[in-house]
Amino acid sequence: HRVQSEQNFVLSDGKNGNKHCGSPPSLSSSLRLSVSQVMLVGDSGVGKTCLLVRFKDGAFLAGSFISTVGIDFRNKVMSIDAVKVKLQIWDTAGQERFRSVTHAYYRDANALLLLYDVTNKASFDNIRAWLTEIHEYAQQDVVVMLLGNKADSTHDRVVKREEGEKLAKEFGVPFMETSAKSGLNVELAFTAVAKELKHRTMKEPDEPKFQLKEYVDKEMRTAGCCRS
Ligand SMILES: Nc1nc2c(ncn2[C@@H]2O[C@H](COP(=O)(O)OP(=O)(O)OP(=O)(O)O)[C@@H](O)[C@H]2O)c(=O)[nH]1
Ligand SMILES: [Mg+2]
Repeated sequence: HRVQSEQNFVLSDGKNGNKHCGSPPSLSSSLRLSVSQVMLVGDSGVGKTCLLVRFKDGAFLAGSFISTVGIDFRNKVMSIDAVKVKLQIWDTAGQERFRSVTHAYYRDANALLLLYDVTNKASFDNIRAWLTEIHEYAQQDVVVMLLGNKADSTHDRVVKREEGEKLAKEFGVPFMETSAKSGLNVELAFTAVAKELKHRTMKEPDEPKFQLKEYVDKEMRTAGCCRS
C-alpha cells in the first residue's frame, strides 16, 4: 500500500526530518574536493529512494512505500583515488505530476542514474521515454547509467537481465542490475559514476581517459556477480 506524504516541494537534507524550503545548499568546494550532482530518475516505485538510503545509510527501507514528493537530496563524500569526491544526490519523484519539478533540475545534473524495476515491465518499457526526456532537458555530456533494480526479487522478475543489457547497448550507456534490499551493486553504481566525474574534473594531462563502461564490466566480472 501507498502512503503519500504531505509536504510540497520541500528540500530536505535527509537528516532527522530537518526540512527546509528554498534553494539548494551552496556547493562548498575546496582544493582537491570535487563536487558533483547525481540525479536519480525513473518511474514511481522502482526504488530510487531505497537505493539512495542503502548507499547513504547501508539500510533497506522495508514496509510501506512512501512516494517521494517533489525532490529530495543527500550528500555523500567518497574517496576516489585519494581525492574526496562529494556527491550531491538528488532523489526525484517518479510520479507524473512532479515531472515539471524534475525537468527543472536536469540541467544541473552531472550524472543520472536511470532506474527501472525488474519486477515491473511498464517501468522498463518507459525507459525509452525517460531517455528522450534526458536528451531534451539534461546537459549533452551528462553521464547516464541504466540500473535494473530489485534484482533480489527472483520470483517476481519479469524483465530479464539480457533485456536490460540489450537496451543499454542500444543507447550506449553502462548497465547493471542492483538491489537496494540486498545491496547488490549499489556501492559499485555510485563509485563508477563518482570515478567518471572525478576524472572529468581533475584529469591530469598525461592520464588516460577513464572508461566508465569498461570499469563497470571489469568490476562485475571480478565480483563474479550478478546472474540471478
Ligand atoms: N525487493 C525489493 N524491493 C525494493 C527494492 N528497492 C525498493 N523496493 C521497494 O519498492 C517500493 C518503492 O521504493 P521507493 O524507493 O520508495 O521507490 P521510488 O522510486 O523512490 O518511488 P517514487 O518516490 O514514487 O518515485 C518500496 O516498497 C520498497 O520497499 C529492492 O531492491 N528490492
Ligand atoms: Mg522516492
